[in-house]
Amino acid sequence: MGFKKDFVWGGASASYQIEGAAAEDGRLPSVWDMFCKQPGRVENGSSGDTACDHYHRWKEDIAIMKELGYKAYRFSVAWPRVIPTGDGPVNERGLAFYDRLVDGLLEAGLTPYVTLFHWDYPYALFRKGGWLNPESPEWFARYTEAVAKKIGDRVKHFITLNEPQCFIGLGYVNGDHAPGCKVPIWDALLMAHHVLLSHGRAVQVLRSLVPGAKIGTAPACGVDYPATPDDIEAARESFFNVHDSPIFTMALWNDPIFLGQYPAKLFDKFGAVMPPIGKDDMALIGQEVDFVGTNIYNGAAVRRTESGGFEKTPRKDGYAFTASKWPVTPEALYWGPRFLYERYRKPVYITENGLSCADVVSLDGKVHDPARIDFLHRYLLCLRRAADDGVDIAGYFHWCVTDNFEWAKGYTDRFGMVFCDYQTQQRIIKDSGYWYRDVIRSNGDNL
Ligand code: IFM
Repeated sequence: MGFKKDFVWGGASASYQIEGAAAEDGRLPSVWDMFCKQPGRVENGSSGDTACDHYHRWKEDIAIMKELGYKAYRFSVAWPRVIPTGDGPVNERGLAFYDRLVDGLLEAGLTPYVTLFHWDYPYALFRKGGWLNPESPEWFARYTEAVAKKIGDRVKHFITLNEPQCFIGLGYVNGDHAPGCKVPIWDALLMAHHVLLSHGRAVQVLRSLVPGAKIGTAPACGVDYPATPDDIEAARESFFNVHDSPIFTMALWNDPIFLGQYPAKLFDKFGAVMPPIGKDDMALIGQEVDFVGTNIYNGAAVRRTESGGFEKTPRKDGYAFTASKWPVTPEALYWGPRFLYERYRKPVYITENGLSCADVVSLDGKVHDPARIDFLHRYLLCLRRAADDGVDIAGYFHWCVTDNFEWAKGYTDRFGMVFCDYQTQQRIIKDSGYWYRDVIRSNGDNL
């Protein structure tokens, strides 16, 4: 059976990680611009000030994607370019960039998939309380409106939020990411509620302004998969379980959207610190969306315990890891989509998947990345098996198109299929890029 005929093969990116041009055309700082200025926060003191200079080199980047046969490109819009103060006037010069980008993509035959928010929160809004402020869903709605009015005539696929676990969990709970705060759990849960309401408001705005819009989100998803065929239910329970650190719970971000309710266990465990929930809130959050987006990089094998619970199995010595020390677990791309589809009954997009490798330019001037090819080959075989077993898989976006600014890791991790020399801004397509081109050409039949 394999992948559907209209399967969407693409690559993904995010504004702050590639655009650069941090102070151009009216853009004001995001929380990440400010975070990068603090000594010791980002490796090597790096920032996204220039990154891959995509803001100026987008034509070249589109040409590369076209050469590699991508069908679609998932990119994010920078809120601080569009409404630099977050809730003030719309900045037409900032919006014009995305206007040009969308036209360029369509001319090249690539379908744009737009993420509204991928972590570059306007700093001015942070100073007003950010996601803690009950006004924050309205701020997001207004920003969504500006984007939809500008490009909604040509863009039909929208992803509201990327990995809320990270921008709340890493940004406000453990403080490793911008804005680098450590708030108490009740504040983190209140932010989560406002983030979900923001999603709901964005869906309303998109439905009213973009006829035919297809909308979803893209939470992070560490997949718990069965250690043995007898452990399928144990893995499923673990996958949808509410963790002790609730913000990192995948179901916290998906259940309200797809099932219209928070996981019951959240109230069992954290009822005392849950925010008040307005009578219409869950209907707003849980209104119809079109697909499940999920960013899957890895997972863990889970087994049933003797007491009837579940536990993660230890990894054996010598287990395979990527350059950023993430485990290589192809099974995640079978069981993740399958469990999500069985629970939420919507087409699934892999909105991110990939790995960092210690890529270098070889003496022959090329970038050979066999580890990336092997990783992707294994993962995509599992994804195809999920499709064979009846999971409705709509598309796959490799993270990332080019190497980029990897948040607190600066430029020390390379996730791209296209090498970026940050000194010269030269791009070099890695071996994996050409390999992916052949996968796309055969719609995955050559795997
Ligand atoms: O670079 C990030 C991206 O911004 C969000 N998902 C994971 C990627 C790799 O860490």
